[in-house]
Amino acid sequence: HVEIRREDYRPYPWKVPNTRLKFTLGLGKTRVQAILDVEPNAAAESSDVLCLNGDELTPLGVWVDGSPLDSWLMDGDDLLIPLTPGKHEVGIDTEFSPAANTKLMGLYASNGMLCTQCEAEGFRRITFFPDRPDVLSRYRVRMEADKAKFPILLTNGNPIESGEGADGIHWAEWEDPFPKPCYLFALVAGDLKANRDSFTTMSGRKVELGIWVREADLPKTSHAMESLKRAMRWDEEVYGREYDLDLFNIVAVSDFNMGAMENKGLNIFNSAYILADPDTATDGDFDNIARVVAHEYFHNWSGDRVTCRDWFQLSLKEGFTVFRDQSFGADIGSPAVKRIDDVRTLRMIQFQEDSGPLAHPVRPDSYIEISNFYTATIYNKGAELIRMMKTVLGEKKFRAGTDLYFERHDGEAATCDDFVKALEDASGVDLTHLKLWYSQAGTPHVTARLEQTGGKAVLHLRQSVAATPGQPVKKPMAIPLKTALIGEESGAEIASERLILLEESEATVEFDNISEPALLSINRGFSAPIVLDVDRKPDDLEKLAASDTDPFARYEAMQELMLRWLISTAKGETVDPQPVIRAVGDTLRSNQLDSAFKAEVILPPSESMVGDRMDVIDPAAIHAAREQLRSVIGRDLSSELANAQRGGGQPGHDVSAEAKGARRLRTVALGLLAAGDPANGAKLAKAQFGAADNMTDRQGAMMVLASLEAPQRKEALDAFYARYEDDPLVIDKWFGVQAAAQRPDTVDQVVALAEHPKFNPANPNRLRSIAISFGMNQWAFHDESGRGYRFLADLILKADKLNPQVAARLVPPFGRWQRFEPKRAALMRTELERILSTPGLSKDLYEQVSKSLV
Ligand code: BAL
Ligand code: ZN
Repeated sequence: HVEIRREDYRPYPWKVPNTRLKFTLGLGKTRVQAILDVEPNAAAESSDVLCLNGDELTPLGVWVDGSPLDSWLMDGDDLLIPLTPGKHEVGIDTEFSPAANTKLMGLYASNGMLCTQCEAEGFRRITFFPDRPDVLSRYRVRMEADKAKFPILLTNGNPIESGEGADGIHWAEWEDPFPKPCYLFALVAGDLKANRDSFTTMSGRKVELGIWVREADLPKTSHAMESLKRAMRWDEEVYGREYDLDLFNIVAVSDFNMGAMENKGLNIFNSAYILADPDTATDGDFDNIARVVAHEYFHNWSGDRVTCRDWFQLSLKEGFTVFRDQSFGADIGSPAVKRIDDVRTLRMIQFQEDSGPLAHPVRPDSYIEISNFYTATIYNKGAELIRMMKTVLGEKKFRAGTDLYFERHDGEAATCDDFVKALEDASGVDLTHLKLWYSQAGTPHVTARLEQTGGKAVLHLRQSVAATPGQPVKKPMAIPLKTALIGEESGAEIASERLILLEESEATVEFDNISEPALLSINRGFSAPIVLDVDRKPDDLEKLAASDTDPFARYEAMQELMLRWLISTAKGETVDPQPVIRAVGDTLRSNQLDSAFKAEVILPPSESMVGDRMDVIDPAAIHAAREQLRSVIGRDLSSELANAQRGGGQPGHDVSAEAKGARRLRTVALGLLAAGDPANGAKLAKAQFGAADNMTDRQGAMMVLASLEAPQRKEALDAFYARYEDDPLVIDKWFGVQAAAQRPDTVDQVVALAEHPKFNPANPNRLRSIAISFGMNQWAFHDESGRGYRFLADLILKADKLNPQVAARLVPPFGRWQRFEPKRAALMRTELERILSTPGLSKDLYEQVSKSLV
């Protein structure tokens, strides 16, 4: 398997100003006739060969300037066409079977319809083409299909002509006026109905909006439509970005590798991120729909109008667009809760990636299979990097910078350096120091200690970054730390927030005129994506948890308080839980805090987060410690928790922040109550399950029951299954809840679930409903028998035969094997070696597994 390196980038020798495609569509057989206008690219070295990428294709015929050509060659999967210098028209015919395409890349069949996924390198499965993001072309596309089977034909841009032919055939021709790389190509053909609406842009243009689904799903599209219109307005107001076509279509499909895809004018979505009503979707699902709809819409500028020069620059569009969707989420909801949520994702997924064998920089230097780099590092750490630039520049200069970036690179394929340069040129601020975050992998660790004598406080800071694959020696990073001092007695800010930029390995910062003993509030709002170790007593943390003026820092203080208790207990020490109990109790009783915030703050850190902070992970000891803490909280605070569990009372269709917060707190409280008194918890949970008029309460109760040993467990799971048997997205939840259950027999349960008639490894959502939930279930996956490892390895191997991209993304739980106690580490390693020695492995899986073993 060949490694592609960033330093080897060369511009493509040819330009392809125009591409005309004619599709004769069918599930079993589709024919594609492509005509490419090509001309030498003056910015590249000239070539007498046109090299076009292909994947599992053979040309049925090749034409140059209208004449058939026989002198073409295949070089592996690629097609080589000899060409004299100058302009040419190149024609290529291909044919393939969408129904046989289980990789779900290129054009494939899903539930009787046809749809595409081309990012990163799927277009080469449709026709031979320079499949790289820096070749931009204007597309004209004709689609022809059986009208009865495929009444709706959609592609990028605007419809130009349509008509009907003989034998029930109809056709449509569309044109996309915006030159685009082929990864943004999309086509959909099927029996679909649209939720139609319109949006008037800031300059007064009317845009027709359509969300296309199967007819029965139409009632579940209104939240996605509202989210889309909100996102369109937000991008105008916050970034000055206006939509540019007359039409914006979204299609929901049930077989999809990713969450969604930002194809120009025709976004294609995993149905999980479109379909929702209160009976079938949780508040979390509603939020995810708003987030993903906004994310894909925002790509119209950060991705489509300005795209990436090469795939090493993936974070240019993904990090920036995640940052944009996070900001949108903060603006339409609670900024504090949104930040807590985003940081939790970062810590649970990206920090683990960054400290393991698959660690890579935000702008990687090499890859074997680019699909493996759609990671939390590229997306979420990339977003943190943009956030840091904004923190350093401030709101106005950041906006001036993004304006200049969009203006300067509109219609181009740009690099991460281009982005930073635009911010620098517009603001006059040198950002060189932050650029190391693009190239250096690993999460910086910062230690902080506050020394106070009289009216003066001195903050001592020290940073380090651990070695990562290929980067044994690290340089100090530029780390922006929003910092304030809180009075130990007054609880007020006695030194107001300032931005400290730690640039060296060590630094000291002085605070004068400090009038009382000070508590350190640092990395407020999580201003830098780091692991922070602050020298503080539990007493100090308890006070900060009650008084810090920054809500995020307040949450952090509570998490740190719990983490320390959990780590010490997991190590076998005896520690007094009372400081934690007091802080949780104060939070629950507070009249100032809202329910959503309370729910986040009182939820003990996950077992994997505890493990991440320990040198050697012993999953059983961590589980026992966390259960002990949960049960003490449940017992000692039973009346506060019972109040919270009863609270709220808004109807399920009320999705206001208040109603959602009450529901979130209800289930968090229920979980803690059940930990304190399982028998009573089972009763309460069954009652919540039965009374629920919404999926949030229903699924929350089922989740709590799933981990209990009580008769109500099976009753609830059976009732849920019977009610939603025909709703695939809800049945995914049914699988996921069981795979995430905290039970000694979860391994047996997932082994049985994988034999369930509704389990289908060819459907990515269904596969992930077991595999991702189970892989993240630290205690169950790391069952000391090693059966969890064997189960997931078998599932990965099975999935690899169908869909390598999805299979390879299930590997990361194995990647952390060196962090575990020796017995488990050896068992995990054995499974990785077994996978690697299996004949016929995809390059996707090969890369993930071979790198995990190093
Ligand atoms: N571009 C792939 C899907 C997404 O990040 O929007
Ligand atoms: Zn994206």
